[in-house]
Amino acid sequence: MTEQQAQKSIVVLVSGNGSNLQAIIEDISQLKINAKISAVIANQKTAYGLTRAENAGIPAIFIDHKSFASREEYDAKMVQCINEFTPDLIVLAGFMRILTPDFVEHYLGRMLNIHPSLLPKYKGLNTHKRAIDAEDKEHGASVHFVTPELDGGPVVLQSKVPVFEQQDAQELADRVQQQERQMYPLVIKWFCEDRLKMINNKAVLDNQILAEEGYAIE
Ligand code: NHR
Ligand code: GAR
Repeated sequence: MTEQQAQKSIVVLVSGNGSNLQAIIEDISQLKINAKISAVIANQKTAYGLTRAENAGIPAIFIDHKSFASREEYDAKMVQCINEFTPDLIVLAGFMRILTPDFVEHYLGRMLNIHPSLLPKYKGLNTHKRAIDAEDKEHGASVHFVTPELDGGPVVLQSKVPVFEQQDAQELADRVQQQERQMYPLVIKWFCEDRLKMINNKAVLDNQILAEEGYAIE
């Protein structure tokens, strides 16, 4: 690090287990990332990510999408709640609700997602099964900026894993998730050091426009 950055505030959105959240919590507590998770918000009451947040002393908030009449109303409530924490960055970590264009525009260039495929392949759901069914030889995960186009925002980083014969979707998912827990904290660190930006719908790292598949680790 060349200069001292102000500490960034992060709000993390989860729907489930929260293993990516845990990896971020750990890198922050080890001072690898200069940031504070100001809140964790879930749309599922039983999301284990909420328990992980509580255990780390982070405000854990449940907002039930089922108690809103429309996606627009749910997202408006989310914006109101999130903004109380004045975040610099929104992190989707296994968040399973599609977000409205208004929500996305509000945080454009300040919201990241991790998606379990080598984008642009397999946008949407059931990615591991789709990779196996297509007999792909490799699969993986992508971190991207969130834009209104679902899983279509610029990719920052990808990580690949081999697909073995006879491997089932759960085994493949476990292997991909192991990679996710390494790569997501790294990208968040870049953002928090002001090295990573989205400019004109492109991911830019250290003033270099990244390729379609994101940064290539040699
Ligand atoms: N919203 C926008 N506008 N753009 C993106 O790139 C988004 C997004 C919201 C979530 C995560 C994404 C993923 O990584 C994400 C990216 C949920 C669905 C989905 O179909 C699809 C993609 C992603 C997350 N959700 C169903 C829905 O009707 C609900 C499914 C469920 O509850 O199990 O919202 O894969
Ligand atoms: C991760 O594999 C993430 O890529 C995926 O869900 C898992 C969440 O794990 N995300 C999506 O499928 C988004 N639609 P976690 O809750 O343990 O971080």
